Amino acid sequence: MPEPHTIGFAHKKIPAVRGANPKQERSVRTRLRVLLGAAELFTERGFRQASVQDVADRVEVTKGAVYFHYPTKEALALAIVDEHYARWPELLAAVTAEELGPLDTAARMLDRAALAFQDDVIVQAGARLQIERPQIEAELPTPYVDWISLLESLLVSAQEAGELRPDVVPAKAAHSLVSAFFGSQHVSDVLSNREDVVSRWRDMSTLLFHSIRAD
Ligand code: LUB
Repeated sequence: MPEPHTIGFAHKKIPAVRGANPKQERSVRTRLRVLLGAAELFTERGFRQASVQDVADRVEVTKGAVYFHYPTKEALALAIVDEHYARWPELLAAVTAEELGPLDTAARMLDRAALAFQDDVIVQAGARLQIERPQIEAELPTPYVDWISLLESLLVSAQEAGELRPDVVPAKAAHSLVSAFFGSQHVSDVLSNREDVVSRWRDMSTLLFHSIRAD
């Protein structure tokens, strides 16, 4: 049984609050509302142009309530980026359960990622914060490398299964797929606020996977 494909950022999963009492549950809900409110503002305005007061106003809590959960604006940004990456192991588990071949698993993962970029404000905010990482004094995770690693692993399996053209190098193809995806979703964000992010990625995906798939 081949090793199940893992994705590096699995360790970033947010722990569930087990057996929380009502006070704890309210606190967890407020923490999530603050995270989502900050993600909306960072996506709309960028890290620098959104203040902690803006987050408090958006969520209708006090500034102190925001600081109770996140001591700095940088801590908010880090939490959003971590939650962005925590999405992908969940996605991988769901796609793996479809029991597709490795090349189709890679294609489906990226297709579902495009849907997440269309619909999930945490994913959208994580991408914007990673672009603005030079302005953020926090140790944000290195971007792209875990997706490259996952896709390389899937493409090696696809090569072993005879699903790839013989001249395709998995490591190079994985890097190209991530670069193409990032560029496709970024252009869609800038030109259409990601309204066409799924269709644009599907156009790109058709071209790219057709070019690497064995006849
Ligand atoms: C992905 C972004 C935006 C890579 O993995 C990452 O770091 C990513 C945020 O930096 O797209 C393409 C799947």
